[in-house]
Amino acid sequence: MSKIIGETLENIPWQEKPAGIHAPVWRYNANPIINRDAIPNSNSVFNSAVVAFEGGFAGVFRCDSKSVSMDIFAGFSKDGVNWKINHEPIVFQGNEEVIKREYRYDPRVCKMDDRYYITWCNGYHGPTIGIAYTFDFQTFHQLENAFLPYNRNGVLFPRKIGDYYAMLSRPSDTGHTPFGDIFYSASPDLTFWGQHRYLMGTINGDASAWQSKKIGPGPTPIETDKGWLLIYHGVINTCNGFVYRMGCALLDIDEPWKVKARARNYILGPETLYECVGDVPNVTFPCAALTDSATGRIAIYYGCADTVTGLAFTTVDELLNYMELYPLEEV
Ligand code: BMA
Repeated sequence: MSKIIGETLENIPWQEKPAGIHAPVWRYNANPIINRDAIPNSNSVFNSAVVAFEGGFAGVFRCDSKSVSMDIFAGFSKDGVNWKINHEPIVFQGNEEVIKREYRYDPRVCKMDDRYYITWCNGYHGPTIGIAYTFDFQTFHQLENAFLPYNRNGVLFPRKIGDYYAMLSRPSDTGHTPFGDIFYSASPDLTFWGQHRYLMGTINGDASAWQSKKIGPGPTPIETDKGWLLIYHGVINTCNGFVYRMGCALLDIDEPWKVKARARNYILGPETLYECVGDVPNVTFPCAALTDSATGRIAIYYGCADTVTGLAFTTVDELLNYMELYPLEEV
């Protein structure tokens, strides 16, 4: 038995694993939990992030509008399943040059100390990583962009590593990047980022082909007694385009750029109609995980086919056992 280090969350959304499922992750039986038309002007609501908030839940949602402009919106829920999303995007306070909006997408939310940090793919003459914080999901303070363009998938650790804030990210290009490895960066103040370390990359060849094209970090890493549990996305290029699946890895607790274990098999991939059919078919894209340290339960929120939002369940033991059962020899 392994342990999640962190807060308990008695009201974590949860369903038991149905009999006959051999995968370590199983879907909520009433998926998708958020439909494409969840707010009046949305074309799609997908790669989005949630956290426990004031006895219920809050989140930041990627809603593409009916003119297909990408932006991020705050939302609230009592049970983590039924969501009320604001009809207007988040308005940021901060330095005028930094808060200018080009586009915003794929948010992550990370509770650290007394506040909630939001990171997202932020257009600033190319995609980079935007960072902001809020105490209440009403007022949002934007900080400096973490990196120069081009970068996507900025994911903060929920506490400092040594003396520094820490972030995983995925350097990219201007388009639908045909490459991508995960890097680790450190910062004394969430403004200046350095000490960049290579964490892990694609697996070329036969050993784990589902992650042969590019990979990127997903939810905030989960602290466990065995190390940081990382859920990430991996992509293969097929004759029908990219297919996005989820994988998991275990990182060293004190030096998280060192990968201790990684599963050869994906843990969830596009199988259902709402994952296989949509604006971009065959995409499962995890951006958040709620955890309950009392039970080891994990609830994963993921975008489906770039159109709707799904919920899936696992436990810390399921994922750690799966890495032992199907290990990638060369992490
Ligand atoms: C990535 C990002 C994601 C998207 C995925 C699949 O490059 O743009 O937002 O879900 O492609 O289209």
